[in-house]
Amino acid sequence: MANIDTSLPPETTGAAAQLATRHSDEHPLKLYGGWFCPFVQRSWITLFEKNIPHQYVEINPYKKEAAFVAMNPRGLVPTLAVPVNDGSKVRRPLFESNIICEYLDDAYSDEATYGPHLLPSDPYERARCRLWIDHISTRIIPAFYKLLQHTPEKKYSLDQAREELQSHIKPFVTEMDPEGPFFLGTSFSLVDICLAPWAKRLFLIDYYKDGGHGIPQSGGGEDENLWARWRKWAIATTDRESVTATWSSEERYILAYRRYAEDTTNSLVGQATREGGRLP
Ligand SMILES: N[C@@H](CCC(=O)N[C@@H](CS)C(=O)NCC(=O)O)C(=O)O
Repeated sequence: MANIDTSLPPETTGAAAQLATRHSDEHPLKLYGGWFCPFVQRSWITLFEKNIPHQYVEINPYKKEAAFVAMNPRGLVPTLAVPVNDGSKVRRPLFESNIICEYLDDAYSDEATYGPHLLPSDPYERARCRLWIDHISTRIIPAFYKLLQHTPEKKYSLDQAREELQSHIKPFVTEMDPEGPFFLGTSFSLVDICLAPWAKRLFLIDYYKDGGHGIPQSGGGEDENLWARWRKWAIATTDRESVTATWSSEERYILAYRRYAEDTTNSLVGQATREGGRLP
């Protein structure tokens, strides 16, 4: 099978292009990213929220260039190059988007300079946030891809895939602060950041799949209150400046995600979804 993923347009567009340009100068802290990648967007949102000086380096992870794989043997973006701060040019790599976000929150912790922490300080609340970050990563996101990659040949129906996605979103919404708008209430946190890129990409399911994602746009029957709370969260999160500033032009996503919608992608996420395995 031809590896079509290497032919993605190589540059950011729209608001993300402006942000990338503002962060194109050489800087010891480097985020290696791909404009299309939701995992990258998590790290990028975190850098934006905390106004952390950095350099953004756009790469195509599907090309598996030697210098990139030497930094991250998994060959995935986001990859962060972290300076050692001993005056040398030595840098240490970090990868895994959720771990990068937590690292940035820990390493840039001076609230006067970097703004409020993105995880609570109370140990139980911190653990509860991590629990729901795990739920997003291991339940909601795999269900998103399963629905997006649905084709008529699949053993499951489109309705079953929609139902599965909604069944994982519901317990997450139940855990939200009742007033909101964010998971923890008025403060934006890593929990919101963890899901924001996929909330922003839900329109792709409406674009590509008959009947769309099926999450009620108004009302919601017996779950009316729950879906109203979801909508409040989704609007506040997808309209957040850090989320819109890291977003390229919508038509580029439509182009980039066609390979998922037709289930022809060779990406590791796409293969794992097709084979029913754990996401990379
Ligand atoms: N678990 C990783 C997943 C990252 C990931 O899958 N990134 C994709 C782009 S969206 C990638 O680099 N794919 C390269 C490939 O599939 O070969 C994370 O959270 O950072």
